[in-house]
Amino acid sequence: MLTVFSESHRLHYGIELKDGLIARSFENPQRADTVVARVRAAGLGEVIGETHYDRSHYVGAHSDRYVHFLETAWAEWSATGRKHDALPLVWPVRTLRDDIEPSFIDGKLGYYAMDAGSPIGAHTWEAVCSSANVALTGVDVVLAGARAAFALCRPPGHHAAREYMGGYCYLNNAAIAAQRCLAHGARRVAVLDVDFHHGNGTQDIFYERADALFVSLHGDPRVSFPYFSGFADEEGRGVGLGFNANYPLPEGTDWPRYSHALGDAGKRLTAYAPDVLVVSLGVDTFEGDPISHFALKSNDFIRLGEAIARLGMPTLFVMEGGYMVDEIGTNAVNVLLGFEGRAA
Ligand code: SP5
Ligand code: ZN
Repeated sequence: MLTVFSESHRLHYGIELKDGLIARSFENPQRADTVVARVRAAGLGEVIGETHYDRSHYVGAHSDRYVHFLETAWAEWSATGRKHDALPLVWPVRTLRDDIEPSFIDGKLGYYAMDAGSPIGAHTWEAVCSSANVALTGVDVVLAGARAAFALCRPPGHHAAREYMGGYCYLNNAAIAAQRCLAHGARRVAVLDVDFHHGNGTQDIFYERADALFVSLHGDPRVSFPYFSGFADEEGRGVGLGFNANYPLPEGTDWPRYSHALGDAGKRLTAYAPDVLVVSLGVDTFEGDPISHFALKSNDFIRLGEAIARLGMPTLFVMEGGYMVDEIGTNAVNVLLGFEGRAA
C-alpha cells in the first residue's frame, strides 16, 4: 500500500487548554514521524510526497468564509502585537448571537472554533494545507485504481466541521477527500470513523446529504470529548436522514465489544455500497492512550484492518488521532498490514 506523507506537518505544534492549564498539545510532530518510520520499517510500500491543490478543493466540505478565516487568522492575530499561538476565549453558545461574524480576530476565533484545542501559529495554515493535500493526493491514488492508500495526515481533521475548527483539527481531511471522490465520478462515498472520539466535523459536513454515509464508533459522548455530538439518535436530516450512524461505546470497551459494533457498522456500509470508502483512522482506541479510555491491544488493530478489508471496497485511510506516541506507529501500521493480509 502506498503512503502519502508531508514533512510540512512539523511547521505546526501548538498549545492546548489541558486540565485547566495551558500546555503543549498531545497532538505533536513526533506522532506522524513515528508512524512514517514504522511504515518504512514494516515495508508497507512506497512513501510519496503530496501534490499541490489550491483552496478551491477545500470549499465544498467547508464554507468559503471559514477557509478565508483560517488563511488570514495568524496575520490578523499577530497584527495586534501578539507573538504566541492564537486561541479563542469566547463562544456564541445557545442564546448568544451566532448570526453575525465578528470583524475583530478575537471574536472570529470563538465564532469559528468549538474548543480551545486548535491553536493557530505562524505556520499552522501551511501545515494544515499540506495535511489536506496529503489526503487529496491519496484520493487520486485510489481513484486511479489502487485497492487502497494511506494518507498520513497531520494535523488531523475529523473534528473540523463546515464552519469551525476544534479538537486539534482545522480542515477536515477525510471530508475533503470524500468530496473529491464525488467530484470525480463516485456516485456514493462512505466514511468509517474509528478514532476514539466522535467525528463531529465529518458528521456535520454530510448530515443533510444522501451521497455520503457517515459511520462512527467512539467513546460515549456522555463521558467523552466532544461531549455534544455522537449520540445514537443522530441519524441525519432531510434527504440525509438514515445516512448517519453513530455507535457510542462505554468506557473500557475491548475488542469483543468493539468488533460487535464494527460488525453492525459493516452491514450498514455494505448495504450502502459506496464507490469509495474513506477510513478516519485514529488509534487512540489503544489501551494505553493518555486521553482516551478504550482497551484495544496492538494485535486488535490487525483484526480491525482485516475487517475493513472484508468490506471489499476501494479504501483511503486518513490518519486522525492517537497519542501514545511509542505505540502509534505499530498500531496504525497494524491496521494497514491487517488490511493487506500481511500480519499474523
Ligand atoms: C483528532 C483527535 O483525536 N482529537 C482529540 C481532541 C481531544 N481534545 C480534548 C482532550 C481532553 C483530554 N483530557 C484528558 C486529560 C488526561 N490527563
Ligand atoms: Zn481522537
